[in-house]
Amino acid sequence: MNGQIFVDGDYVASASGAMFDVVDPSNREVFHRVPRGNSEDIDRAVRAARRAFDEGPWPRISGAERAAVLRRMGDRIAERRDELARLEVRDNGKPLPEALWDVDDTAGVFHFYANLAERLDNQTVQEIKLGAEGFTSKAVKEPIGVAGAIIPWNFPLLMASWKVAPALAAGCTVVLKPSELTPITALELGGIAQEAGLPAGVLNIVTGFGPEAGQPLTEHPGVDKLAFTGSVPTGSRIMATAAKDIKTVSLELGGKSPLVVFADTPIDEAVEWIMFGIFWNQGEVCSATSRVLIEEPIYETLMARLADEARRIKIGHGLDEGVLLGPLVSPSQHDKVLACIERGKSEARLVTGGGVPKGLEGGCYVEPTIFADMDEDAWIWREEIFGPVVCVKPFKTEDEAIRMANDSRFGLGAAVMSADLDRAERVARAFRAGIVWINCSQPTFTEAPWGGYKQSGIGRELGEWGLMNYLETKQITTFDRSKPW
Ligand code: TXE
Repeated sequence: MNGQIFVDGDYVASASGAMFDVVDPSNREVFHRVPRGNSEDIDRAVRAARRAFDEGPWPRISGAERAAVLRRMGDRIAERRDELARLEVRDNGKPLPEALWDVDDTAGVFHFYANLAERLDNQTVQEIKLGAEGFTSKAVKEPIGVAGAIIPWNFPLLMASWKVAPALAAGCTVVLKPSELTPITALELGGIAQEAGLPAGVLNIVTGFGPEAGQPLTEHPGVDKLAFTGSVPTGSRIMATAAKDIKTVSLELGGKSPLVVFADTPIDEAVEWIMFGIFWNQGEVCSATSRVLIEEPIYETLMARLADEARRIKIGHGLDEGVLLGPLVSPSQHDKVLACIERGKSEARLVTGGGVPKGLEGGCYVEPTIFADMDEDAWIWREEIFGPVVCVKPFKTEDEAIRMANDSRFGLGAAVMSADLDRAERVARAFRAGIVWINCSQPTFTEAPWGGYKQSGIGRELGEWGLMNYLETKQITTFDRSKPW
C-alpha cells in the first residue's frame, strides 16, 4: 500500500507522479491513492518483462524450479489471508466471508499451477509418428513470451491469479494492469512475488485507467499475448488492437446466463441456487444466472418464495456480521445499475427491490431486485446488468426452455435444475455456453475449464486449459540421411 507501481522487481514511482483516488463503496469516501500509470510506465514494464523473458532465467529454468516460487507465492497469500480479504472488502465492497473465499481460492490457484508447472517438465516434448521414412518429428511446448493481463474489479485478486499463475507456470513474463476501481490487492502481488523470490522483471504491475495504461499495453509491440477479462466493448477494442500485429488474445467477457428450473426440482434447492446464482457477489459476476426460466406448474409458488427470500437478504457493510449483500463496486456502477433498473421498470413488472435500501443511502447499495412479465425482446431480459437484478420467465416445454436459454448473444454460463438427471444432461448438452451447471449455479473449480461461447469470449482459463493459453507449440522435424528416403 505504498502508492507505487511494481516494475522490474521493485516498487517504484510512476513516470508522471500523478495519482488517482480509490473509493470505498460503502461510504463513497476516498481511502487510498495509487499511481495513474501511463504509456511510459507501461513501456518500462514491458521492457523489463521482455528482458526477463529474452535473457532469462525464468523461461529456461525447470518447471519444478518455477513451481517452488509459485508455491511460495500461494503460501504467502494464505498467510496474509485476513489482511488481503479486508483490503478486498474495502476496495470492492463484497462481504468478508466472500472475500476470504476469494483469497483462499487465489492461494489455491497458485498452488494448482505450481503442480502443473512441475508436470510440464515431463510433458513439453511429444514425439510424433510420421508416415515418411527418414523423418522424425516432435512437438515442443514453449512459453509464449510476454503476457499482458488486463483484469476487472469484481474479483480483484482472484482475477489476477487466473492470469498471472498460469502465465508464470508456463515460463512467461507478465505485465498486469488491474482495474482502476480495485487496484490495491493486485498491487500487493508485487511484494508477494518479491518475497517468494520471483526474479526481477518476471511480474510487473502498473495501475491506471483503461485508455491511459490498458490501451498502451494492448498496443505495445513487446507484448506477445493479451489476456483480458471485462466488458464486451473493451474486449472487442482489445482484439481489434491486437489484430494489428497479430498478438494472441484470450477474452473472458460478459454474460446473461440462464438457469432453467424444471417442476420436479425440490423447491428449497431451487430457491437456494437461484438466489446464490444472482445475488452472490452483489450480482457482479460474469457468469451470474440473471435469467431464470421456471416450468409453469411451479412458477407462481417459486416466484413467491424468491420474492420473500430476496426481501430477507441482509444488506450492509461487508465487514458486518451476517451481511450477504455489500455495496456495488463504485458510484459509477451504482448509477449504471440503478439506470438499468429504471429501464426495466418500463418494460417489466417489478416483483421486489428496485431501489436503494433505506438507511444505506450513503453507500453504493442496491436492493436485490426481481423482474417478471417481460417480453423476450425486452432490453432487461437481453442485456448484462452486472448487479443484483434477476429476470424471471415461465416456460411450458423443454424445447421452449432450451430455445429461450440459447436466444442470447452471450454464452458464458448456463444452469439446469431437475430431479431427472437424463433430462438435465440432455439440456446441459443443448446449451450453447462454455460453463454448464446441473442442479447448482456458480460453483467454480480451479481444475475445470472456464470461458465462453459466442460474444462471451475466446479461449479457456483455469485447469490445464489455462496453462495452454501461455504456451506455444513448436514442431521440430529431423531428416536422417542414413534412413531410407
Ligand atoms: O469494464 P471494462 P468496466 C461488464 C459489466 C460492467 C461493464 C463495465 O457489465 O458493468 O462491463 O465495466 C480496462 N484498453 N464487466 O467499465 O472497461 C479497464 O481499465 C485496454 C464484465 O469496468 O471492460 C479494466 O482494467 N484496457 C466483466 C478492464 O479493462 C482497457 C467484469 C475492464 O474494464 C480499456 C467487468 C482499453 N481501451 C465488467 N478500457 C466480466 N466479464 O467479469 C478499459 N480497459
